[in-house]
Amino acid sequence: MNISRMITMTIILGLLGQLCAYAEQPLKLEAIESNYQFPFFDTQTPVWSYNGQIPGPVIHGMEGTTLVVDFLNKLQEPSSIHWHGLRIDNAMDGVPGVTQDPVAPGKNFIYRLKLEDAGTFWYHPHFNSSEQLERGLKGVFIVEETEKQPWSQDVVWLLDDWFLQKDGTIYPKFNTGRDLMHDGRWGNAPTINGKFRPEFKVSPGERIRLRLINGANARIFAPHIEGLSANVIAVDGRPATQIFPFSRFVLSPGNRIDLDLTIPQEAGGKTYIIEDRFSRKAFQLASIIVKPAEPLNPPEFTPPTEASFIPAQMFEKVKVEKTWDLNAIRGGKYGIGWTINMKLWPDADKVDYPLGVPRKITFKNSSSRLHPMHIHGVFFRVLERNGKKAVESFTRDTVLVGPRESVTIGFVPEHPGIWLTHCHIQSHAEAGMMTTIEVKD
Ligand SMILES: [Cu+2]
Repeated sequence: MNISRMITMTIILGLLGQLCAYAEQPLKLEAIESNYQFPFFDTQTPVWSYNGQIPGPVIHGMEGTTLVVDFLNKLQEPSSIHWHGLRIDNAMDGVPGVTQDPVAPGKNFIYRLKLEDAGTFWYHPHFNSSEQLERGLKGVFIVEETEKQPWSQDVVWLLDDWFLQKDGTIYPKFNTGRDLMHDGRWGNAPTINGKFRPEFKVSPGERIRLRLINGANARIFAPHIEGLSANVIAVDGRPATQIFPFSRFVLSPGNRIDLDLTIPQEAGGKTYIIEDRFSRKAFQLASIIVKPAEPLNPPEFTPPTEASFIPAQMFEKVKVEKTWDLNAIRGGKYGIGWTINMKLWPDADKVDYPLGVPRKITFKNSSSRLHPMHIHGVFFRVLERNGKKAVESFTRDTVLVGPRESVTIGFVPEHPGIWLTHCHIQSHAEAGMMTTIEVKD
């Protein structure tokens, strides 16, 4: 083999290593300063990205296998990667100060991810998260089912929200008083997969799995597809207990839904608008453009459901073990602190639970702000809202607790370790709204 062929082979093998889902060599992820071209400016915007991509590469893994990720931190500050929603070894959860040391600039960390659950997940840093996520560090993580279904297309939409200045740079102040007094940092440029109002082309009759992920720093979305009906088949990475029609579904930071969407056979030439309806003023997120083509026959199959996964009946005799009151105080490192039972992280009201015993926790929001509460390493079921039965037909890893609302959840601690529990509005978390659930064997 001559030198140039060898170089070509090396490059091809390198690319395969990055892209191939099931490669044995580690997948390489680098956090690095790079540039990104938004359509609004003549100049490129300095961002922080994984592998130079906005958003980071979509990682594909196979259910039941172990995926190794070699994370190299090329930023000028420490970082880490958290694998949102994945039930993995606690040591791989990516939380500096809890499950690992921060990964220093120039250093790497090998994550070994045993992929227990198939579904839609995502990854992002868990260090200086308010800034690191906002500057672009995030990506989608898909764990493929061993039993494939004949979707016409499997589509990933990572919803994001940037706060950009007129000169094309990212607004450089984080955890500001304004962010902390409100629902965190809401931007002025919503994107899907880094694109502003992307046009998505389909053929009439296609049956599409549309995975929606809210990767924003703080913005909450309620996506609406005008004129098309769809079913929700999975929430937060797990198949639903029962498939249900997609109407208003609030996607707070961290949440995912998988939609089953069939483009009508007679829709050739039509355009459907997807808009956000969470905010008082609706705005366009994307459009679906149906090609004026011969209609296909939609594939027929029934997506899987999970009726027996942590059913509500499991918690009928369980008393609420812990109530976590969510509120703000004066103080903390930003002047306003967000507390759980009046405590600021790391001086938190932590709990420890034995393995395998069903538990109930109530999040009681005493504030007038929004708190999407996320528990690492476990799925839970919403059982009650404001003391009234409100069992959801799916499980979650993140639940939005509205102003003055209380939400009671049930879960079974199944993986030993110290699991972070926090508000997914990044500046609320940074300002103290974090605690842990320690699961002891
Ligand atoms: Cu919050």
